[in-house]
Amino acid sequence: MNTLTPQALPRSRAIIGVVGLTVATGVIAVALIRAAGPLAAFEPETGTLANDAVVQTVTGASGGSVVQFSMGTAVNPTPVPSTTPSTNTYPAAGTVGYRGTTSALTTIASAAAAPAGTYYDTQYGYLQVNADNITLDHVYIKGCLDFYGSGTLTVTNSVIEGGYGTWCGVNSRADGAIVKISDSTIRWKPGSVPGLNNGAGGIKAMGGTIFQLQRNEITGFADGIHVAGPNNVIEYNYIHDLALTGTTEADASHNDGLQVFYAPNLILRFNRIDLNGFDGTHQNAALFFQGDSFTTPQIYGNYFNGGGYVVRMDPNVINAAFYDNTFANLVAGQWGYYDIMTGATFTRWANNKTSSGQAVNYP
Ligand SMILES: [Ca+2]
Repeated sequence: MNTLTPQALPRSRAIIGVVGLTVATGVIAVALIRAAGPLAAFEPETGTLANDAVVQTVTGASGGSVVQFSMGTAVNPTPVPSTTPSTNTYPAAGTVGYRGTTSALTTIASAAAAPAGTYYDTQYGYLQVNADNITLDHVYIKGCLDFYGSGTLTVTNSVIEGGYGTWCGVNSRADGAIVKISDSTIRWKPGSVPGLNNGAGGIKAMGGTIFQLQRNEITGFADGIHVAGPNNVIEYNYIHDLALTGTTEADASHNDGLQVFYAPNLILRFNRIDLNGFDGTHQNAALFFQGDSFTTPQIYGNYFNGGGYVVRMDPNVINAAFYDNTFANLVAGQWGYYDIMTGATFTRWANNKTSSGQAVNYP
Protein backbone atom coordinates (compact mmCIF):
# COMPACT_ATOMS: atom_id res chain seq x y z
CA MET A 1 0.00 0.00 0.00
CA ASN A 2 1.08 3.52 -0.60
CA THR A 3 0.87 6.29 1.85
CA LEU A 4 -0.43 9.59 0.68
CA THR A 5 0.87 12.96 -0.21
CA PRO A 6 -0.43 15.32 2.47
CA GLN A 7 -1.37 17.92 -0.07
CA ALA A 8 -5.07 17.98 0.34
CA LEU A 9 -7.24 19.32 3.01
CA PRO A 10 -7.00 20.88 5.43
CA ARG A 11 -4.34 23.39 4.49
CA SER A 12 -2.27 22.75 7.57
CA ARG A 13 -1.64 19.30 6.30
CA ALA A 14 -1.39 20.34 2.72
CA ILE A 15 1.85 22.21 3.06
CA ILE A 16 3.89 19.73 4.97
CA GLY A 17 5.53 18.65 1.75
CA VAL A 18 7.08 15.44 2.94
CA VAL A 19 5.44 12.23 2.14
CA GLY A 20 5.80 8.67 3.01
CA LEU A 21 6.19 5.82 0.71
CA THR A 22 5.88 2.17 0.75
CA VAL A 23 6.39 0.13 -2.27
CA ALA A 24 4.01 -2.16 -4.04
CA THR A 25 5.25 -4.79 -6.33
CA GLY A 26 5.26 -5.11 -10.01
CA VAL A 27 4.96 -1.77 -11.61
CA ILE A 28 7.70 0.59 -12.57
CA ALA A 29 7.08 3.81 -10.91
CA VAL A 30 8.85 6.45 -9.09
CA ALA A 31 8.35 9.97 -8.12
CA LEU A 32 11.66 11.66 -8.62
CA ILE A 33 11.06 15.26 -7.90
CA ARG A 34 14.73 15.62 -7.26
CA ALA A 35 15.16 19.13 -8.44
CA ALA A 36 13.66 20.51 -5.29
CA GLY A 37 16.26 19.01 -3.03
CA PRO A 38 17.42 15.81 -1.50
CA LEU A 39 14.20 15.29 0.37
CA ALA A 40 11.46 15.89 -2.05
CA ALA A 41 7.72 15.93 -2.03
CA PHE A 42 6.02 13.84 -4.61
CA GLU A 43 2.87 12.15 -5.62
CA PRO A 44 1.91 8.70 -4.45
CA GLU A 45 2.53 6.34 -7.29
CA THR A 46 2.85 2.65 -7.09
CA GLY A 47 6.18 1.13 -7.73
CA THR A 48 9.77 0.41 -7.12
CA LEU A 49 12.37 3.07 -6.63
CA ALA A 50 14.67 3.75 -9.52
CA ASN A 51 17.99 5.50 -10.03
CA ASP A 52 19.58 6.56 -6.77
CA ALA A 53 16.43 6.94 -4.71
CA VAL A 54 16.30 5.35 -1.29
CA VAL A 55 13.74 5.29 1.46
CA GLN A 56 14.74 7.07 4.65
CA THR A 57 13.02 6.81 7.98
CA VAL A 58 11.91 10.22 9.22
CA THR A 59 10.03 10.61 12.45
CA GLY A 60 6.97 12.67 11.88
CA ALA A 61 6.75 12.12 8.18
CA SER A 62 3.60 10.63 6.85
CA GLY A 63 4.06 6.92 7.06
CA GLY A 64 7.34 7.48 8.88
CA SER A 65 9.50 7.66 5.80
CA VAL A 66 10.47 9.77 2.86
CA VAL A 67 12.26 9.16 -0.40
CA GLN A 68 15.73 10.62 -0.64
CA PHE A 69 17.59 11.30 -3.85
CA SER A 70 21.13 12.26 -4.51
CA MET A 71 21.60 15.81 -5.65
CA GLY A 72 22.55 14.64 -9.12
CA THR A 73 24.30 16.73 -11.72
CA ALA A 74 23.90 20.46 -11.56
CA VAL A 75 21.53 21.84 -14.11
CA ASN A 76 22.42 25.03 -15.92
CA PRO A 77 19.31 25.57 -17.95
CA THR A 78 19.16 27.76 -20.98
CA PRO A 79 16.03 29.87 -21.20
CA VAL A 80 13.67 28.38 -23.68
CA PRO A 81 12.22 30.48 -26.48
CA SER A 82 8.59 29.86 -27.12
CA THR A 83 6.21 30.38 -29.94
CA THR A 84 4.73 33.83 -29.87
CA PRO A 85 1.14 33.55 -28.66
CA SER A 86 -1.19 33.88 -31.58
CA THR A 87 -4.57 34.31 -29.95
CA ASN A 88 -3.79 35.75 -26.55
CA THR A 89 -6.69 34.01 -24.90
CA TYR A 90 -7.33 30.66 -23.31
CA PRO A 91 -8.89 28.04 -25.60
CA ALA A 92 -12.54 27.14 -25.70
CA ALA A 93 -13.32 23.64 -24.49
CA GLY A 94 -12.69 21.05 -27.15
CA THR A 95 -10.55 23.17 -29.44
CA VAL A 96 -7.06 21.97 -28.59
CA GLY A 97 -5.40 18.59 -28.36
CA TYR A 98 -5.30 16.10 -31.18
CA ARG A 99 -8.39 16.92 -33.21
CA GLY A 100 -8.35 14.16 -35.81
CA THR A 101 -9.33 10.50 -35.66
CA THR A 102 -7.08 7.89 -34.11
CA SER A 103 -7.37 5.82 -37.29
CA ALA A 104 -5.22 8.46 -38.95
CA LEU A 105 -2.42 7.78 -36.49
CA THR A 106 0.23 5.10 -36.31
CA THR A 107 -0.68 2.91 -33.34
CA ILE A 108 2.10 1.86 -31.01
CA ALA A 109 0.90 -0.99 -28.84
CA SER A 110 3.44 -3.74 -29.42
CA ALA A 111 7.16 -4.31 -29.34
CA ALA A 112 7.19 -4.59 -33.11
CA ALA A 113 5.65 -1.16 -33.46
CA ALA A 114 8.15 0.58 -31.20
CA PRO A 115 10.22 3.18 -33.08
CA ALA A 116 14.02 3.07 -33.09
CA GLY A 117 15.40 4.13 -29.75
CA THR A 118 12.34 2.91 -27.87
CA TYR A 119 11.03 -0.22 -26.25
CA TYR A 120 7.39 -1.16 -25.76
CA ASP A 121 6.64 -3.23 -22.69
CA THR A 122 3.61 -5.35 -23.38
CA GLN A 123 3.25 -6.55 -19.80
CA TYR A 124 2.81 -3.12 -18.26
CA GLY A 125 1.84 -1.13 -21.30
CA TYR A 126 4.43 1.59 -21.72
CA LEU A 127 6.76 2.90 -24.39
CA GLN A 128 10.18 3.54 -22.91
CA VAL A 129 12.38 5.99 -24.81
CA ASN A 130 16.04 5.35 -24.28
CA ALA A 131 17.27 7.61 -27.08
CA ASP A 132 18.43 11.03 -25.96
CA ASN A 133 16.48 12.74 -28.72
CA ILE A 134 13.36 11.57 -30.48
CA THR A 135 10.45 13.02 -32.41
CA LEU A 136 7.08 11.31 -32.49
CA ASP A 137 4.46 12.66 -34.86
CA HIS A 138 0.99 11.31 -35.57
CA VAL A 139 1.26 8.36 -33.22
CA TYR A 140 -1.32 6.75 -30.95
CA ILE A 141 0.55 5.26 -28.04
CA LYS A 142 -1.50 2.78 -26.05
CA GLY A 143 0.39 3.16 -22.82
CA CYS A 144 2.61 5.55 -20.96
CA LEU A 145 5.38 7.39 -22.82
CA ASP A 146 8.33 7.16 -20.46
CA PHE A 147 11.29 9.32 -21.49
CA TYR A 148 14.69 8.40 -20.12
CA GLY A 149 16.71 10.51 -22.55
CA SER A 150 18.64 13.60 -21.58
CA GLY A 151 17.99 15.50 -24.78
CA THR A 152 14.70 16.50 -26.34
CA LEU A 153 11.48 14.55 -26.66
CA THR A 154 9.17 16.09 -29.25
CA VAL A 155 5.58 14.93 -29.65
CA THR A 156 3.21 16.47 -32.17
CA ASN A 157 -0.32 15.65 -33.32
CA SER A 158 -0.60 12.50 -31.27
CA VAL A 159 -2.64 10.64 -28.68
CA ILE A 160 -0.95 9.17 -25.62
CA GLU A 161 -3.22 7.02 -23.54
CA GLY A 162 -2.43 5.72 -20.07
CA GLY A 163 -4.21 2.83 -18.46
CA TYR A 164 -2.66 -0.24 -20.04
CA GLY A 165 -0.90 -1.57 -16.96
CA THR A 166 1.11 1.24 -15.45
CA TRP A 167 0.39 4.54 -13.81
CA CYS A 168 1.66 7.30 -16.07
CA GLY A 169 0.83 9.28 -19.19
CA VAL A 170 3.95 11.14 -20.26
CA ASN A 171 6.86 10.92 -17.93
CA SER A 172 10.30 12.54 -18.10
CA ARG A 173 13.10 11.42 -15.85
CA ALA A 174 16.39 13.15 -16.65
CA ASP A 175 17.52 16.45 -15.21
CA GLY A 176 17.87 18.93 -18.04
CA ALA A 177 15.70 17.00 -20.48
CA ILE A 178 13.41 19.04 -22.70
CA VAL A 179 9.91 17.81 -23.47
CA LYS A 180 8.02 19.54 -26.26
CA ILE A 181 4.45 18.44 -26.76
CA SER A 182 1.97 20.22 -28.98
CA ASP A 183 -1.46 19.61 -30.48
CA SER A 184 -1.73 16.29 -28.70
CA THR A 185 -4.14 14.57 -26.34
CA ILE A 186 -2.84 12.96 -23.17
CA ARG A 187 -5.61 10.93 -21.61
CA TRP A 188 -6.40 7.96 -19.47
CA LYS A 189 -7.93 5.07 -21.35
CA PRO A 190 -11.60 5.89 -21.84
CA GLY A 191 -13.89 3.81 -19.70
CA SER A 192 -11.38 3.31 -16.91
CA VAL A 193 -9.74 5.40 -14.20
CA PRO A 194 -6.31 5.42 -12.58
CA GLY A 195 -5.89 3.19 -9.57
CA LEU A 196 -6.54 4.33 -6.05
CA ASN A 197 -3.67 6.50 -4.78
CA ASN A 198 -2.32 7.12 -8.27
CA GLY A 199 -1.85 10.87 -7.99
CA ALA A 200 0.22 11.31 -11.12
CA GLY A 201 -0.07 14.11 -13.60
CA GLY A 202 -0.90 13.23 -17.19
CA ILE A 203 2.38 14.94 -18.05
CA LYS A 204 4.89 14.58 -15.30
CA ALA A 205 8.45 15.71 -14.63
CA MET A 206 10.30 13.25 -12.45
CA GLY A 207 13.63 14.93 -13.06
CA GLY A 208 14.31 18.61 -13.67
CA THR A 209 12.58 18.66 -17.01
CA ILE A 210 11.98 21.74 -19.13
CA PHE A 211 8.48 21.58 -20.57
CA GLN A 212 7.29 23.35 -23.69
CA LEU A 213 3.65 22.40 -23.87
CA GLN A 214 1.28 23.98 -26.34
CA ARG A 215 -2.33 23.36 -27.32
CA ASN A 216 -2.66 19.99 -25.64
CA GLU A 217 -5.67 18.35 -24.06
CA ILE A 218 -4.99 16.52 -20.79
CA THR A 219 -7.76 14.53 -19.17
CA GLY A 220 -8.58 11.49 -17.09
CA PHE A 221 -5.58 11.53 -14.76
CA ALA A 222 -5.61 12.59 -11.12
CA ASP A 223 -3.62 15.72 -11.98
CA GLY A 224 -3.00 17.55 -15.23
CA ILE A 225 0.69 18.46 -15.23
CA HIS A 226 3.40 17.95 -12.64
CA VAL A 227 6.07 20.59 -13.04
CA ALA A 228 9.53 20.15 -11.55
CA GLY A 229 11.99 22.00 -13.73
CA PRO A 230 13.14 25.47 -14.73
CA ASN A 231 12.05 27.67 -17.60
CA ASN A 232 8.83 25.89 -18.44
CA VAL A 233 6.53 27.40 -21.03
CA ILE A 234 3.01 26.01 -20.73
CA GLU A 235 0.42 27.66 -22.93
CA TYR A 236 -2.93 27.13 -24.65
CA ASN A 237 -3.56 23.78 -23.01
CA TYR A 238 -6.92 22.43 -21.88
CA ILE A 239 -6.96 20.37 -18.70
CA HIS A 240 -10.32 18.95 -17.72
CA ASP A 241 -12.33 16.05 -16.32
CA LEU A 242 -9.64 14.74 -14.04
CA ALA A 243 -10.17 11.40 -12.32
CA LEU A 244 -12.05 11.65 -9.04
CA THR A 245 -10.90 8.56 -7.20
CA GLY A 246 -11.09 7.56 -3.56
CA THR A 247 -13.77 8.50 -1.10
CA THR A 248 -11.98 9.81 2.00
CA GLU A 249 -9.45 12.51 2.70
CA ALA A 250 -6.85 9.81 3.07
CA ASP A 251 -7.35 8.18 -0.29
CA ALA A 252 -8.95 10.88 -2.41
CA SER A 253 -7.29 11.86 -5.67
CA HIS A 254 -6.42 15.43 -4.57
CA ASN A 255 -6.75 16.69 -8.11
CA ASP A 256 -4.70 19.62 -9.30
CA GLY A 257 -4.66 21.13 -12.76
CA LEU A 258 -1.00 21.93 -12.30
CA GLN A 259 0.92 20.72 -9.30
CA VAL A 260 4.18 22.63 -9.28
CA PHE A 261 7.06 21.30 -7.20
CA TYR A 262 9.91 23.45 -8.51
CA ALA A 263 9.74 25.96 -11.31
CA PRO A 264 12.04 28.97 -11.61
CA ASN A 265 10.90 31.26 -14.43
CA LEU A 266 7.68 29.45 -15.17
CA ILE A 267 5.56 30.94 -17.93
CA LEU A 268 1.97 29.78 -17.60
CA ARG A 269 -0.33 31.58 -19.98
CA PHE A 270 -3.58 31.13 -21.84
CA ASN A 271 -4.45 27.74 -20.42
CA ARG A 272 -7.92 26.47 -19.63
CA ILE A 273 -7.79 24.51 -16.40
CA ASP A 274 -11.15 23.16 -15.42
CA LEU A 275 -11.63 21.03 -12.31
CA ASN A 276 -15.36 21.61 -12.40
CA GLY A 277 -15.89 23.14 -9.00
CA PHE A 278 -15.35 21.31 -5.76
CA ASP A 279 -17.22 18.31 -4.44
CA GLY A 280 -15.77 18.60 -0.94
CA THR A 281 -13.49 15.60 -1.27
CA HIS A 282 -11.44 15.41 -4.43
CA GLN A 283 -10.34 18.64 -6.08
CA ASN A 284 -7.43 20.41 -4.43
CA ALA A 285 -6.62 23.36 -6.72
CA ALA A 286 -6.53 24.38 -10.35
CA LEU A 287 -3.01 25.68 -9.74
CA PHE A 288 -0.97 24.48 -6.79
CA PHE A 289 2.56 25.54 -5.88
CA GLN A 290 4.07 23.36 -3.20
CA GLY A 291 7.83 23.03 -2.91
CA ASP A 292 10.60 25.54 -3.45
CA SER A 293 12.27 27.87 -5.94
CA PHE A 294 9.23 29.36 -7.59
CA THR A 295 10.97 32.58 -8.55
CA THR A 296 9.53 35.00 -11.10
CA PRO A 297 6.62 33.01 -12.44
CA GLN A 298 4.55 34.76 -15.11
CA ILE A 299 0.96 33.61 -14.88
CA TYR A 300 -1.45 35.39 -17.15
CA GLY A 301 -4.45 34.99 -19.39
CA ASN A 302 -5.51 31.66 -17.90
CA TYR A 303 -8.93 30.33 -16.98
CA PHE A 304 -9.12 28.57 -13.63
CA ASN A 305 -12.05 26.57 -12.34
CA GLY A 306 -12.26 24.37 -9.30
CA GLY A 307 -10.61 23.25 -6.11
CA GLY A 308 -11.26 24.05 -2.48
CA TYR A 309 -9.10 27.07 -3.18
CA VAL A 310 -8.69 27.68 -6.88
CA VAL A 311 -5.08 28.88 -6.71
CA ARG A 312 -2.74 27.92 -3.91
CA MET A 313 0.74 29.31 -3.46
CA ASP A 314 3.24 28.55 -0.75
CA PRO A 315 5.76 31.10 0.59
CA ASN A 316 8.36 30.19 -2.02
CA VAL A 317 6.48 31.91 -4.81
CA ILE A 318 8.67 34.99 -5.22
CA ASN A 319 8.23 37.99 -7.52
CA ALA A 320 5.27 36.55 -9.35
CA ALA A 321 3.42 38.38 -12.09
CA PHE A 322 -0.22 37.31 -11.96
CA TYR A 323 -2.62 39.14 -14.24
CA ASP A 324 -5.46 38.89 -16.75
CA ASN A 325 -6.62 35.58 -15.32
CA THR A 326 -10.25 34.52 -15.20
CA PHE A 327 -11.68 32.57 -12.29
CA ALA A 328 -14.89 30.65 -12.73
CA ASN A 329 -17.41 31.94 -10.22
CA LEU A 330 -17.14 30.06 -6.96
CA VAL A 331 -19.77 27.44 -6.30
CA ALA A 332 -21.18 26.30 -2.97
CA GLY A 333 -18.57 24.57 -0.86
CA GLN A 334 -15.51 26.29 -2.31
CA TRP A 335 -13.46 28.32 0.14
CA GLY A 336 -12.01 31.03 -2.04
CA TYR A 337 -10.32 32.06 -5.24
CA TYR A 338 -6.90 31.75 -3.73
CA ASP A 339 -4.89 30.80 -0.71
CA ILE A 340 -1.60 32.67 -0.87
CA MET A 341 0.62 32.07 2.07
CA THR A 342 2.54 34.74 3.91
CA GLY A 343 5.93 35.17 2.30
CA ALA A 344 4.83 34.92 -1.30
CA THR A 345 5.52 38.13 -3.24
CA PHE A 346 4.22 39.71 -6.43
CA THR A 347 5.64 42.19 -8.87
CA ARG A 348 2.25 42.48 -10.49
CA TRP A 349 -1.31 41.52 -9.67
CA ALA A 350 -3.78 43.10 -12.04
CA ASN A 351 -6.99 42.55 -13.93
CA ASN A 352 -7.84 39.19 -12.44
CA LYS A 353 -11.57 38.68 -12.51
CA THR A 354 -14.36 36.20 -12.14
CA SER A 355 -16.28 34.81 -15.09
CA SER A 356 -19.04 37.27 -14.24
CA GLY A 357 -16.58 40.16 -14.42
CA GLN A 358 -15.98 40.94 -10.77
CA ALA A 359 -12.46 41.85 -9.76
CA VAL A 360 -10.43 39.31 -7.84
CA ASN A 361 -8.19 41.56 -5.81
CA TYR A 362 -5.10 40.70 -3.91
CA PRO A 363 -5.74 41.56 -0.26
CA1 LIG B 1 -2.36 16.45 -6.78
